[in-house]
Amino acid sequence: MKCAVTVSLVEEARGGPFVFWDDLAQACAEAAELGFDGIEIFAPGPDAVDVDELKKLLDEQGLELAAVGTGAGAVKHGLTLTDPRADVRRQAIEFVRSMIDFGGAYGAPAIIGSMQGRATKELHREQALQLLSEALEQLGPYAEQFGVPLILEPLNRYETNLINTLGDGVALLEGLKTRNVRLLADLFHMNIEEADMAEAIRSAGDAIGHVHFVDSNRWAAGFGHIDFAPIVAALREVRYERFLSAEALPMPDSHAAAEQTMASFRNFVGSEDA
Ligand code: LER
Ligand code: MN
Repeated sequence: MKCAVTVSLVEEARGGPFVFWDDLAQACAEAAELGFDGIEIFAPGPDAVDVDELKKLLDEQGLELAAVGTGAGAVKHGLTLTDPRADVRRQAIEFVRSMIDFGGAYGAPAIIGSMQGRATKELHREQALQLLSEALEQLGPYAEQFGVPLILEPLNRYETNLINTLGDGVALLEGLKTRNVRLLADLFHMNIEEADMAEAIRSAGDAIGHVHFVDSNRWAAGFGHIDFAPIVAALREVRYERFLSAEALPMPDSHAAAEQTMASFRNFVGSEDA
């Protein structure tokens, strides 16, 4: 397993759970210095970062791009993949496609979290899930050209009423024709929604394609009360080999959150993986 840290460049997401903010070069330098393998970028759109500049930063610091978030489509542009309006859904799909292009160029998958939207009185859960499935059927195969999966993130009940658990996600994926969508195990959301986090990971198995490594209070791993040992054991059992990515609040500050994440990664995952 590898360790990554999040960087947000989205003004509208201020206050959100991202370790580093605004300055990509500084974030890459600190991440490399602390021993991270990669960074995960939350960007306002596909053009927010100059392709050559990002490549240079990653190469210089020996970092990989772990994943790219698509949530700016929702928080900045008001788009979701389950909007009742067909033209808004089309724009949402276009936005995610452009973020798949952006990440794909670096071999990084795009994440659909808040872009899944939510069911309403007007749009029942079954209908919303149908719309979400239709979007995934288009976007999953689209990501294949880059050799990356598309990542769907279950979120806790206060953020969506569609996909809350890994089990919900597995059920949705089983109904799809595309086999190129995987799930994101965000430990903060799982701590709220799963009865047994380790068991949920074992039962989702190879459907897991990305992990948000964070504690119960959205602070860095080790600053809350999640018991990480059985979770890491379950990830090993299902042979998860990709990133544990710190999607945590910059508390008490960005540097301390990043440092604590690395300390927990070394403690629970150990140096043979690091
Ligand atoms: C938000 O809670 C979150 O976990 C993000 O990864 C999804 O947009
Ligand atoms: Mn997350």
